[in-house]
Amino acid sequence: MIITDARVIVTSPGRNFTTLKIVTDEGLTGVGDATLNGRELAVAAYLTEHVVPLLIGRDAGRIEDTWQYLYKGAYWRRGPVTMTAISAVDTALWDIKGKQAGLPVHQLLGGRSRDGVTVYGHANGTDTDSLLTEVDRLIREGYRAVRVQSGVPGLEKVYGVSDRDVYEPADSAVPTETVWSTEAYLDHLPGVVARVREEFGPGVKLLHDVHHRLTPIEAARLGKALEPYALTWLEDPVPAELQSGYRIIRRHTTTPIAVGEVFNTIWDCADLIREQLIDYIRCSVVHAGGISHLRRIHDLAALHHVRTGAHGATDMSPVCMAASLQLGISAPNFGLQEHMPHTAETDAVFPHAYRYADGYLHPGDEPGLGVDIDEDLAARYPYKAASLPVNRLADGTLHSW
Ligand code: GCO
Ligand code: MG
Repeated sequence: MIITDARVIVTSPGRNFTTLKIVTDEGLTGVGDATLNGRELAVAAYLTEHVVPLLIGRDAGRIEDTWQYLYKGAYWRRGPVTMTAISAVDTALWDIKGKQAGLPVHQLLGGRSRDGVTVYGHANGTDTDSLLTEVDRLIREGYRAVRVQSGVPGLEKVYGVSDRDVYEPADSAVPTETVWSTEAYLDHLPGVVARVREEFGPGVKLLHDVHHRLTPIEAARLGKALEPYALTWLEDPVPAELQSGYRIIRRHTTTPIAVGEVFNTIWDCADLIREQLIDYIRCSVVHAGGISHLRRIHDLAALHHVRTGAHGATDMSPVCMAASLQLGISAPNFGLQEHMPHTAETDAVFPHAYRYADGYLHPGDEPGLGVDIDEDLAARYPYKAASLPVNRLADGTLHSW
């Protein structure tokens, strides 16, 4: 089966998404998510200028060879733009492979390892009472795992917290600027998590995302303070470029650690996994090399007691979610899948077979990934520049957001 066309579709049904659609001479098509939040057009250009011309005329069945060709063939390795483009191609080719076989992709990955993919929902509140209301709502909706994010007294806006129904941080073309205080955050958060645990008891898995804002010793202090409340994970405690920081955290606390949403390849996490410095690896299909490469990361993790914790924020399209669920239902070391429901507009542009029920997502049994893009509908939502915010300290120093 030969690739005859590959289209890059940028659409904004509530937020921006970049999608690759590959077409073959036998009429089968496949889709891959190519969304890199705030940098959507960079990936679109990489695909259009450098990847699509290489795809035309290739054998659609050669998924692994195409991955190696795009990765090694570029000479310039890794990086979020390149790897998001490669991920999109890989994902679309798995979709085609599944359709050709008449099987959902998870059947090609070894079949189901479980009945459903356990998801965690997002509860956030500008204050603790509104957070408790949100946790309660999610538990009533069936969620067994809940990520808790809270406002911090004295700070106007913090990551993960919004008073609107849909949380959307990429809110302006020029990044919004917010003020951050590590001291205020470290002082406030343990009390918030304590209240949530007191209110809802030991049955619910609780998670928290630090979003790369601490130093290792600050993260160690937070991890220790949170130990009595038995978090399932503390996410992205420090920026992960300097990975020896994780050794410092590990030395001080038994709070489990999750990391990986900004990683692009196995090389970004190989040491963290091999040294058992983390408990959950949170790479996504769209940013970590597609199904082929993420499966390698998961397999390495499985050898080292590390479970998966798939990144699934709304800035990854339903195409990414569908692919993630194919992996999640089949990986032996699956841990949790993040679930932030998309808006109705987004769901309409990307019709999909997966569905939520009682704390689980189910990938469905359609051949391929079980997701598509409605190109006519997509064309009605033109791209709108939107960037993620930045943080500054009170004195104006730029800090990780
Ligand atoms: C998460 C993430 C997201 C990121 C977003 C950036 O855990 O879901 O931290 O909220 O901020 O994906 O584009
Ligand atoms: Mg995160």
